[in-house]
Amino acid sequence: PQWLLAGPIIEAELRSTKRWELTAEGEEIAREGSHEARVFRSIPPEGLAQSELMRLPSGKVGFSKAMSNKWIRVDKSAADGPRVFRVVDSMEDEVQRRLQLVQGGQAEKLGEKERSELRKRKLLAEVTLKTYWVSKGSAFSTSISKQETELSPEMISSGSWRDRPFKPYNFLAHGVLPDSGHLHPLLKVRSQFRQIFLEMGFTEMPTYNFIESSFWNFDALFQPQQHPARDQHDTFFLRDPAEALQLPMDYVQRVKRTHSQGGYGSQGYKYTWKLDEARKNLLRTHTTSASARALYRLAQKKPFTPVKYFSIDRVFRNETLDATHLAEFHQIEGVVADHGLTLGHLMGVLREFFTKLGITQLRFKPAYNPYTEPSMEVFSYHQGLKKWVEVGNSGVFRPEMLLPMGLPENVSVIAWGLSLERPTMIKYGINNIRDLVGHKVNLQMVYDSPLCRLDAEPRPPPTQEAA
Ligand code: FB9
Repeated sequence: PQWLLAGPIIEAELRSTKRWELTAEGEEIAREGSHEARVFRSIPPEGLAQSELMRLPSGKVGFSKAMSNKWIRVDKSAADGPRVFRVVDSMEDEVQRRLQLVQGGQAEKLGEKERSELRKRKLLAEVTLKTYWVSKGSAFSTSISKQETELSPEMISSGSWRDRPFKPYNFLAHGVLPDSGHLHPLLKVRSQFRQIFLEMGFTEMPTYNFIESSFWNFDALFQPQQHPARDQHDTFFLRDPAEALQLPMDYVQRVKRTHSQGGYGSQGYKYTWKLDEARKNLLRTHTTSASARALYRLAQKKPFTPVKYFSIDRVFRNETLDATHLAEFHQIEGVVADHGLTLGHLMGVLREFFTKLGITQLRFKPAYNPYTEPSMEVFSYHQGLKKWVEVGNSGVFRPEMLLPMGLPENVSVIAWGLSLERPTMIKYGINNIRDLVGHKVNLQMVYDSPLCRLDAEPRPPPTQEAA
């Protein structure tokens, strides 16, 4: 009981002693003899068919041991198949004798080698015996006086505190966990990605506008107006406000010409580009629209200065919902603009980025995006899942996107993107996106979700009783 252990009424000293104990099989051998001895005994002078001997309970184990003890031999050429014969007339069942020694409490009589051999045969085990040596404490008394845990004002005023026993202060006691706010796992992982980008010298792009014009979300990225992603099967268009009124018209004209006639060495798409289509408001389908805005602002600043931008925010896609897809997710995007950047630079920055995520084994697979050429899907070999996982997409922005903005000829821009939900699900061992996001999330998971370091091994999902 609590009060028994508190204060110096008794001293309880933990002592642990190690001792050797027979395992269940060891007990049985000490009683019945070792497998090899039983095999030996079961062989009559005229020998025993090996097949028959193997059927004996100790057959298999005993046979090999008796052979290695050179107690028996096998005549493979015997008429009706291999036959086992005794080699010696009698033998000493050392194993049984040693186990009985231990049973008799004389384990110290055995040498280290003999002991480890019996332990290897799982006949002997070393157990640690924990015992408490209890002795009288300085405050020992037979009368149990309840120890005070609080010093009250009247004790002080009456002075009665002087002769009352007080419970010693337990400085190691856990305080009551303050009921504090809890970061959703997604936000914990988001802050880790932010940390990685900031460490790599990236600046965060403003992404506060979920509503975007088709112009910045598609046209500025040289994505043609008849591209399948631009119909309402993939994109949420707005009824009110349906149209974006504010567009930089001189830049819009250059985008129009590039789409319809080409330019800057490109033949363009040769279709009639419509301003109304570009004005249509939508819920942004990617944060690459924010990258387009940032690169356009950058192009207005002369002379050009190299930049590294990142964004992490919500994007919306009218997709078929399944266990890993909702109509919205958080896109993570990195953008680097500088003179003469190549695909090699992109592979290099991707390696640096994913290494900080604890992902080192990367593979790049050619891919297609309307706004990057060349483009690559990025794959990493996932130890836990024992397979290659797609961890993102990337590419070099097309000149048809950058030059109409006013960026210098020899400036190229590399970029990549991934989701926030996928790494979070993998890190927290969550298989259904609805257990991470949405009204079905059990908040206990949020409260108990540990801070999980992205570059550390994934932790198994908390089991029910631990939750
Ligand atoms: O996140 C994705 N996978 C992923 C990422 C990290 C991760 O970490 C683990 C801890 C180890 C695990 C998985 N993907 C991108 C790959 C797939 O999940 C993919 O099926 C789903 N993708 C989303 C889009 O789905 C339609 C993830 C999302 C995605 C895809 C592409 C981009 C951004 C997000 C992009 C881009 C881009 C390309 C070029 C230039 C600029 C941006």
